Amino acid sequence: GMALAQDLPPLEAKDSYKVGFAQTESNNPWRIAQTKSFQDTAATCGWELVLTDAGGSAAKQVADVDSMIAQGIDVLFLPPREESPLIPAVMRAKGAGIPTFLVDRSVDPNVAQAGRDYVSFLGSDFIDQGGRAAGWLTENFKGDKGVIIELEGTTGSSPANDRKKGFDDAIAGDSRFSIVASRSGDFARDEGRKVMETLLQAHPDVNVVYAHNDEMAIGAIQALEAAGRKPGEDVTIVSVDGTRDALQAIIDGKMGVTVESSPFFGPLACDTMKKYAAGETITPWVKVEDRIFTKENAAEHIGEAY
Ligand code: GYE
Repeated sequence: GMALAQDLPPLEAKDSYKVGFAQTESNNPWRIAQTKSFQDTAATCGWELVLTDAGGSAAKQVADVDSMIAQGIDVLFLPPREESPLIPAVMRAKGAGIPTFLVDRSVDPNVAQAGRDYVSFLGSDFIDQGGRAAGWLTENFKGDKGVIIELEGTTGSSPANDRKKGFDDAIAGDSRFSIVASRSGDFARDEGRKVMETLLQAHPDVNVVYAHNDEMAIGAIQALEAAGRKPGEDVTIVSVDGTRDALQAIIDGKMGVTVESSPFFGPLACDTMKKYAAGETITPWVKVEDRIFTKENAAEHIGEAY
């Protein structure tokens, strides 16, 4: 029969919790800042933190969650690296009576659902982020023909799927623009650089790059500069995250915009977990509100960036 919301495992109020955080990888400043946020929160929220790093492998992340279940964690915070492969791990945590909160990435909603299989998704609206990146571009692009290369995030991840949808749908409504290539750079700087290098040879007329995260945008800037191009002058760069390097690139005039996607989930995780333990209803999606960084405010925010 259909499982009901009250089938979700309860969380008793305690002074100290064994909290699992199964990180996806640590090869970029965003993930490192997120891990640090959980570590910092552990001290103030009464957590004994069990931390793993899947090293960029969904299979390893599944195994990490299984080992946390075996260690008897009270609650699980999980950023599922990809939308489908982590579902069995979510289901096993539920079966073991462990309330699970997805953080920053989600799973396929046709298979696993918030309020039924896990408590809630804590994170940004990625479709909106892509739409806002496109909105900035359509408002600020000076030329009459925009030839776009899109660098996608990790294939099968919710931010890659949704940042693509939000951007592509918005751009489809403006006849000045065409997306001539769209390929994954796995959310990584060096992969973004390599993919950009290849795509640049096939599409030398590119004058816009939309990267699904700042690390790939920085990689693209490196590839463009190596090819003698002038990012910020002859190529407009739009991106998502708000890292320190991206804000510096905006200040330096090389990047146009980055839509914020905050990695600082620790305090929100602490707060949401306490409410759940107190029996409060948690909405299926605890939405994180994002700002937008441009040359108007990058200098003002770089001090708090990571
Ligand atoms: O944008 C990217 C990271 O899932 C929202 O993952 C997160 C994304 C973030 O690798 O930089």
